[in-house]
Amino acid sequence: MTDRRYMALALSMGRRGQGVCWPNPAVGCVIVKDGRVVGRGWTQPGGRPHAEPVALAQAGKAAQGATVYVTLEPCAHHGQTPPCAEALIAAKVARVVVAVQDSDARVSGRGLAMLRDAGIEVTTGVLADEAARDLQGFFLKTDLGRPFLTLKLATTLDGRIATATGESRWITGPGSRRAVHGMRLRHDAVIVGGGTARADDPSLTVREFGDVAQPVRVVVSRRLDLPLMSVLAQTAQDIPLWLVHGADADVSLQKTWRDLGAELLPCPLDGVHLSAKGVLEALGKKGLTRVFCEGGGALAASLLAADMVDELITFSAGVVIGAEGHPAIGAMGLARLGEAPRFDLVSHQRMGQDIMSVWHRIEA
Ligand code: AOF
Ligand code: ZN
Repeated sequence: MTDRRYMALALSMGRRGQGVCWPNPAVGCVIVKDGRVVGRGWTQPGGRPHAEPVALAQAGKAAQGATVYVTLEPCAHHGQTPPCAEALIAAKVARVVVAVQDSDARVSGRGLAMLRDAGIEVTTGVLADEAARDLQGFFLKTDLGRPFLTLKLATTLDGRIATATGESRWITGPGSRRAVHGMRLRHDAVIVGGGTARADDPSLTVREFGDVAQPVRVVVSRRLDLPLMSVLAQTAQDIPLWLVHGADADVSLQKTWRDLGAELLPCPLDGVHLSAKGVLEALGKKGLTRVFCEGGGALAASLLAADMVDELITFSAGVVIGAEGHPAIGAMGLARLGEAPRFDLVSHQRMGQDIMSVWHRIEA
């Protein structure tokens, strides 16, 4: 029980790095000596230092003979920093409790072996499911080359996101909107389709949370036909803006966007649209581990149809628009119910006058 309690604390430490430490996993570490927490650490912005050296520095001499709780297997490789397993051995800790094994080929099992060879007691698998979920973006990137994808939908009771004339401000209430900003912070990037970028002129930045590191802003636009006078274009020098586009996008437009400060990521087509898998793989190649999609309907539909939505977060407001309104999800080309992506309900809660629910993808 105690192991689980301290690991839960390590998991909450790890979450502090989510959204800022990509391409590295957001790991958490807690050091406990004689029933007291003597060190806490998490992976730092940009991915280094790793969680363990931060916690060890805090613990100082108290690390000797202590128990270390770490959400991911300590690394064994000489990367840009020396191996964390070596640092733990040098600090003479007595026991290391690990939630999940690292899937990075340079580490995978070797970190645990180094610790055991040095005579340290090693326990694995404590709160493994929770850790695997928190670190899933890193595992997906390492194993499949794509990031974890959260899709957020803020809709009317009948699943619409705007009236026929395009009016959409505001369907959900201020509590929901603040929650969305908090979620943006937990992700490495926010992504929208070109239609939404044209219709809403969004900034895709995190406000209301003070001076925070902004997630990368990604817009998917096959032809790069986005307004040059938009907020996105005008802020591209200050906050990263990546445009995922088709190889057939106009070359002079490509140059214009580059000159504005955007980074261009070419992506293969799947029919007339950019391939959903291609979009996510382009982002995985750039090192992103967690991506937050905020629509619109076409991008949401293509990600869902490709079965690439790992987490679905819906906010529904007590308003009804009817069939003339824009649907949150565009056409998915499904013929049978059996082909539809399905989700498990994880939680639901009241958010002012709205209902927020969280759903996880069910593996096909
Ligand atoms: C840890 N603790 O907090 C993290 C780890 O490029 P480097 O040298 O920073 O190494 C990156 C790899 O280290 C990454 O792929 C993953 O295997 C591991 N991340 N390991 O012991 C940490 N973030
Ligand atoms: Zn490390």
